[in-house]
Amino acid sequence: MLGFTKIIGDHPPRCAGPRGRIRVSIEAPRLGRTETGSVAVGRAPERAGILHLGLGSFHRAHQAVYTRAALDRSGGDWGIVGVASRSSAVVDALHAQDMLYSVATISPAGTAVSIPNTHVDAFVAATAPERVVAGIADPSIRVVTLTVTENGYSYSAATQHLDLDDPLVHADLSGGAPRSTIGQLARGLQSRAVDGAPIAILSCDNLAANGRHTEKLVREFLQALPGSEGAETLSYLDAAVAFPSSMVDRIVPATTAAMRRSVDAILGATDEIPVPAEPFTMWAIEDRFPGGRPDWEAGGAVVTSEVARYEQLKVRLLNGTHSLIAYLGALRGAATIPEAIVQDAVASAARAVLAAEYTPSIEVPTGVDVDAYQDELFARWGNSALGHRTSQVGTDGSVKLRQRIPEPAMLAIRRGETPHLIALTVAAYLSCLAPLPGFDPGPHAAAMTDGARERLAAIAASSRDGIELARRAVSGLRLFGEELAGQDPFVARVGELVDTIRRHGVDAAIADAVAASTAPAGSRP
Ligand code: CS2
Repeated sequence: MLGFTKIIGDHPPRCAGPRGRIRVSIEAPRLGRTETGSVAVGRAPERAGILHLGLGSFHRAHQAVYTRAALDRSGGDWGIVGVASRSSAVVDALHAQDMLYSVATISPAGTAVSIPNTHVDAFVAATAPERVVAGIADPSIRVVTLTVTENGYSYSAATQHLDLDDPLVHADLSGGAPRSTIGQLARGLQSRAVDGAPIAILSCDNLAANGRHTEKLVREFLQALPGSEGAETLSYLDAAVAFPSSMVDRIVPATTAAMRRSVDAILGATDEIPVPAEPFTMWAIEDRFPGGRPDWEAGGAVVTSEVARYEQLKVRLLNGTHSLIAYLGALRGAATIPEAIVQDAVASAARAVLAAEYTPSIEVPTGVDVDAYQDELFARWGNSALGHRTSQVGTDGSVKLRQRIPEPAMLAIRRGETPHLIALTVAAYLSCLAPLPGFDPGPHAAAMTDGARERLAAIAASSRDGIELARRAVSGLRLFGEELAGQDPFVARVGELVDTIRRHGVDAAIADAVAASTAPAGSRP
């Protein structure tokens, strides 16, 4: 089912409309087991069955909510141990709030608050790395879930293999408590192999074929260990470890102070770590869980053999277009995605990339109406109450775009077409992150962080024009992989659009790319 918007759980969430008059006293008590404000909370699971790496907002508004639905309908020892990678903020707040936090489901019609109550413990990996290894080895843990972002997998964008030059990976391979996610998984599985209990490692990040990709990287880590140190664990992987793929979807913006205040007002209690999220939520999962799994279907999860199709649908149509909206929007001065998508120029680019480049590149999952899916995307991007920032979506473009654009771009190129709107995505990205001397992309672009920013800025500072910048970034740095690096006409088109943005403004570049993409077949380059 696509696009359900129910609030998960048997327990009715508390709601307030946009002009709700609920007031919170300044001395509202802190959220906790005895103080759940106005929201009914489901029973806490007694034991943990899931270890989750990456205790950010997305996990708390997605897998945790589905797990609550599973517990409500089918029970089971499926409590979650949440592991934050470095920051202790969420962990400390969870402990101070008896593992409770709220999810605020936000739409222009109002805000509904629910409390999942699925975590049984939480800790920080950086300060207790040995607990991560012990947790993965613990036979009562039967599923490890991951939301560590595209950035957290320590692989080379150019080769897609484990980055053995990454200092964390390098250190993890030489022993000691592991600090990279792949090192933690490999060392945890190495320790678990002694008992041999079956387990699933479930990536919930926006990576193509995220299960296969994670398995490949873990295996490469084990193969890179000295001598035959990894051999036994590799056999254990063959026998008892599954890496199912999954597609996750829910727009979860960063929490703001205003959001916190409005959640407190609805709750009647103070929650330090509420998570705002859109009403839409979706999870497509490949059913390979040798140690069992929660009844996530209770929350609407789609268990399917077509996860690869769902991933393409989401990573290209939603995420790929999202990036385009974010970079164009930022260049036009829009602070948020809803502010950007209501601008005709940005909407025309989004429509064109969907129609000409992303939709033709995918195999639509059985039963999904792709036209309805696209209409729903525009409604989701337009959710003005959510305040999803262009700088948040534009952050980490060097790793995110690597997942979103090369394959659809190459498919178009092989059809003999130029993917003008994907070229515009890259041009807008470069204009935001690596502006040529004299070009100011504005404050929202400046707020985007990216591991490649410094390298790109150095290139931009010494490039004569957009063509040179594109050639050195896309071909030289192989920012979007080997294949696209070798496509000279595509790279030249990116450079041309960078120059158009700089000389004539972003609207001129949008008009140029949209016109080229919608030109009648035959007259198209
Ligand atoms: C966004 C995603 O930040 C981004 O790049 O495209 O975080 C998007 O909001 C989620 O994938 C939605 O499921």
